[in-house]
Amino acid sequence: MNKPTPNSTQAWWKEAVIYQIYPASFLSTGSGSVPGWGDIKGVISKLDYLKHLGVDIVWLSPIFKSPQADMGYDISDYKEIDPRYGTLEDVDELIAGLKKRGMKVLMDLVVNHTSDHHAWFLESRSSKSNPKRDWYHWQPPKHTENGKRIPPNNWASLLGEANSAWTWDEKTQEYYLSLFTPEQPDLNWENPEVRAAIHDVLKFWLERGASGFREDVINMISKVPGYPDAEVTNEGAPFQPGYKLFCNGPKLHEYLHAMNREVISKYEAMTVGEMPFVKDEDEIIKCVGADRQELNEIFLFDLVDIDNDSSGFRMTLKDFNGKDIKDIQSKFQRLMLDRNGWNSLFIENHDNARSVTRYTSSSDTLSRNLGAKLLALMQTTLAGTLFVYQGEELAMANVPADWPPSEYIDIESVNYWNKMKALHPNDEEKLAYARKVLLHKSRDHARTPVQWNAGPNAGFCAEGTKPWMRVNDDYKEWNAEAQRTFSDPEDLSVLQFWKRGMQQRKEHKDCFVYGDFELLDPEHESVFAYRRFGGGEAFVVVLNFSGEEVKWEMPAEAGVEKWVTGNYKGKPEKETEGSILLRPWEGLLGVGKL
Ligand code: TEU
Repeated sequence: MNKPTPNSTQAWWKEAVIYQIYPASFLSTGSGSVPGWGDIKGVISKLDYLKHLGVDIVWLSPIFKSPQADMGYDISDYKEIDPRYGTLEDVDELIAGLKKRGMKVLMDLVVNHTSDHHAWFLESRSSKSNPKRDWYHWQPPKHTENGKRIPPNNWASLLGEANSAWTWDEKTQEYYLSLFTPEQPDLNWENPEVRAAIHDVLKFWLERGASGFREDVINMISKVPGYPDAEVTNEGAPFQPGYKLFCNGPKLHEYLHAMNREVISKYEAMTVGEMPFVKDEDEIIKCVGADRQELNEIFLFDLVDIDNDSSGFRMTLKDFNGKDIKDIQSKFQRLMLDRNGWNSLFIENHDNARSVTRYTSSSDTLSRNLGAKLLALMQTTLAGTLFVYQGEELAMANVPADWPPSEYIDIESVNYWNKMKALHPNDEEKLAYARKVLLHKSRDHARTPVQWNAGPNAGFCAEGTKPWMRVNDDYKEWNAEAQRTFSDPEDLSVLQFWKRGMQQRKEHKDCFVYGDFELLDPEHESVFAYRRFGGGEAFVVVLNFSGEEVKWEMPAEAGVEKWVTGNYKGKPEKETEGSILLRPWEGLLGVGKL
């Protein structure tokens, strides 16, 4: 009998399936102030779709008042809803609709920075003596030897590395820190008034019925004091990646613990903190250790940064293979089991390209179906809290290669393309490379409207209304209605495969959610295989992360009793020991011996 794992302390937020909604692209009923923009009533209209899929919790990307410089991740009022999404009353209706279905909502807490339109910042920037001056990071300029004004340090902006992370304010003759864009000034968490104001925002939404928060770049709220220059890792670049100095600073755990003790712990609520750049395992466990009273879980970036080059910038490219995916997944499965932490399982979100294109293949219908189901089989059988991003359950894919750069409208894509045009105005090879980076890495791929049916605008908004972002060209074939009504006694649509996978995960939660993890065949270049065991049962998962046939020697310790399902049509007819042939992108689930 396998020993129960340390993570067997059961909790609703561990077992839940959490579905991320990017409201702008989810569904537009026309009830918001901007035609062709998704709205809260659109989310309400799909609650039964989500319930039927097996979703327990909805994470709403920001719907607060915002000038939309960064699609709402630049908040100008934390307690008001932006009219393009609807009203506070719409949110109350949404929360009531979720509760009626036994579901919950997480709000997206963006508190490392506000919008430059926020009242706090308008006061802070009004004068150097304003009481809120110290609510943000203000610094005097430096000057070069010949007297030219330069920013306080060499940190690069995160949404456009050609730009400084500092923005000049002519009126008060100082710079303010804006790690992402000039429209997103960083809050100074060293100031206890800032911390108290954020605690008040937390309480406001918890009292309104939210069941917790996804916390945006929460590891950036504590920076290394003094704003020292970053190490020069990109010779010749005007600015350098500063994340080692503005992530996981000296007071992060103090701030996280205080939020937990003073607010979150007083409610039936969960927290998942987004933590780009963090790699140190001790630091990770400090954030999510069961005994730490800080965060329940965090989003780590190893998998979504798998194809970043060594520059530290995201809009770059690097090859990877199935073993790279395996190494990352198995590392964190073991870390959290061995050190009593907790994983968040995600391979897609609003900041990343579509997983079926990125980690498998969406080049043809068969590969796309197989690849999406392969990923679903992985995600529904690993330990941790499962997150699914809108459209992932439909195998929504990247936009096609023939979309011109002008169709990429996210601020990060625009800054990147402008940088490359400015640096290489007549270099067709460099500009072709830049288009390749957009095609593989742009956040826009995740922000095309959800494809509900084959009708006008894919059912996202009314016929004759122009969606705020172009609908992917493949919506007539790839949409929820087609996959809901798909019927084949020997096959499932991607949507049906995800639904079944979520059901199986819950039915066998002592194994899949809480069970132990044993990696099989660690060295194989494309096969990711593992045993999950707990609650008196064991399963074996075998994933061929390549588009090639693979003759795989099954390790004796796999202990497969019988294969129960796979991502190809029909029941898997394979040997349970010795050598088996894995077809391209083939995934298998077998009952294992204890
Ligand atoms: O993302 C922060 C983050 O690390 C990634 O978005 C990455 O830095 C960015 O995509 C540039 O490569 C969060 C939100 O998810 C993102 O949408 C916001 O743009 C960002 O913070 C600022 O709030």
